[in-house]
This record gives sequence, structure tokens and C-alpha cells, in this order.
Amino acid sequence: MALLRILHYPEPILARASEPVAGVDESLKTLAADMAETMYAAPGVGLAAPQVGVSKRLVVIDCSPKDEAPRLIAAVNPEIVAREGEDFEEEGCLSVPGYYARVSRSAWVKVRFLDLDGEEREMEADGLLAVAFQHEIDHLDGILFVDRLSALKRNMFRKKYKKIMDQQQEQM
Ligand code: GNR
Ligand code: NI
Repeated sequence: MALLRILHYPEPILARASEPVAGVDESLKTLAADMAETMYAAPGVGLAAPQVGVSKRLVVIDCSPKDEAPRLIAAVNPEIVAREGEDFEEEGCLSVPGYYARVSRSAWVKVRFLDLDGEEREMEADGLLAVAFQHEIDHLDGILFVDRLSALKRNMFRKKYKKIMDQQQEQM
């Protein structure tokens, strides 16, 4: 098990589409386990491989409440095959530290993916889990939640993020 370094915006790999996984092997399982450990340590409710510098279509998600047993989902080559409704919830991203904003998402999604045994799975999700699937699959397409803001809000983000980064520099 190993903690991985999480890359931050504007790292170029975060803006690139990731490669489909050809087959589930031991190295992919190790990567998924390390990503899960990194996600829990952060803490976060999801993590996509490009956030740790690996341009492959693999995500891990755990949206279970803190007072309940963990429910880890590792999804290989995940795809949204159906969606309904609209939700507008505040999001954050481990690759965009310190910034939060409401983003429009589908309220319900059906997701198809391979699990770590290489078996095809389908899962329906609403609430935070639906948001997390959409947020993580966006990462695999090189899209960050701030890319989904209006032009005006995105400009506000750029200014605010610059300040956040400058403050971090001063603290170092
Ligand atoms: O930890 C995370 N929380 C979160 C909250 C609302 C919407 C999306 C997320 S995902 C984020 C972790 C992350 O950056 N995954 O890519
Ligand atoms: Ni993210």
C-alpha cells in the first residue's frame, strides 16, 4: 500500500482524456488499492487515476456516511449509459484545493463499468454518489468541475485560485 501524490490544477495531465484500460491485471489492482488509500487519507469521496498522474480510465469512489462501514467502488472504463433530472450541488476537487462551487449535474445516472475482477457491472445512483460518478468520469475526459462553471464564474475562479496559490507559496 502506498500514498500517491495528488496533482493540482493547472497540471496538463488533468486536462487530457485518459486511455481505456485494456485488461484488469495485478498492476491495475495495486493502483486501485493505492488510489483508495490516497482518497481515504485526503479525505475525499472519489479519486480518478489522472489525479495521481496515471492517464488510465480508472476511478475509486466511496460516498458511504462516516458512521457506516466503508463501501468502496472501483470502476474500470466507467460510462454513463442513462441519465435523468438535474441537480445543482456544491462540489470540490482534490485537484483544485480550497475552491468550491455549485455545478449542474444529472440527478440520476446509470453507470456501466468493469470491476477489479474484470466483470461487467451496472449501477444506478442518485444524490452524492451520482455527482461523484459524474465528477470522476469527467476527470477521465480531462474535465474539471471548474470547466463547467459559467464564463463569469470561471473568471472569478481564476482570480480566486491565483490568490489561494499565492497564499500557499507564502506559507512555504
Ligand atoms: O472529495 C470530493 N468531494 C466531492 C464533493 C462534491 C462533489 C464531488 C466531490 S469529488 C471530491 C474528490 C475528487 O476531487 N475527486 O475527483
Ligand atoms: Ni476531482
